[in-house]
Amino acid sequence: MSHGLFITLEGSEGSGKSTQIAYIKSYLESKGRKVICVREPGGTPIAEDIRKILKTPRSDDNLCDTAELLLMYAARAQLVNTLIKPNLEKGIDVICDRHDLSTIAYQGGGRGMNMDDINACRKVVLGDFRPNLTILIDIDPVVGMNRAQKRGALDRFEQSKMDFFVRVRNTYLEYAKEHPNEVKVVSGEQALEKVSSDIKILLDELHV
Ligand code: Z5A
Repeated sequence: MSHGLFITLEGSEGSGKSTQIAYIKSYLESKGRKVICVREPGGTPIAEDIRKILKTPRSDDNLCDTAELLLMYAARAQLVNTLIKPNLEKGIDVICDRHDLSTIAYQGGGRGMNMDDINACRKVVLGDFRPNLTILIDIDPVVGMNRAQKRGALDRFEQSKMDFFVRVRNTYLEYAKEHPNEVKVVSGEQALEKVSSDIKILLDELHV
């Protein structure tokens, strides 16, 4: 049996990842493939508990950057080892809303953490495990935040200042430029249908 495909969606807040994941799932299923969708941080009961710690603003304590980084990787280890890899081995495609590139962009770019430290965590948790395709939906963070704010109360990340999100975006784009085979960039400021049709071209290149 052949392995499933591991496809990850990346981008700033409100870039349209969740919306496009629904499109990707239905497109792959129309080709007769079995597909599951997960998210990071989260995706398993333990990883979802970690997600709550990461996302919930609190007044009694302040999550330090190192704890944030290690919790991201703890959640990722749980998700990759207990859910993603076993499903890929069964031939099921896994689409993940955010993965390791989010850590490079948010903790590396946004928080300014040392990339050698991030790479050390990456090596412990992922080894050589990488997605078959990473789609970066690029959007001006002002546009993305306007979309996200329509949802109501802001989480711990959404409460960051705009310069944080500008650094995140720039880090995403720099990484994509340096790794053109690994990361494909699609503009998220186009109409929904045009974003989907750009993504369809990338999926077809995988010969699904
Ligand atoms: N994080 C981290 O720091 N380090 C890590 O390693 C990982 C994560 C893995 C998770 O938040 C947070 O964790 C995230 C980074 C951090 N925080 N931030 N900021 P999350 O999972 O709650 O949030 P998100 O990943 O940013 O998702 P989101 O806000 O739900 O955005 P989205 O999924 O990309 O967008 P959407 O829900 O598909 O669309 C948002 C709205 O825009 C919706 O109303 C759509 O109908 C609309 N939309 C979508 N596309 C379009 C187009 N093309 N035109 C017009 N309107 C559109």
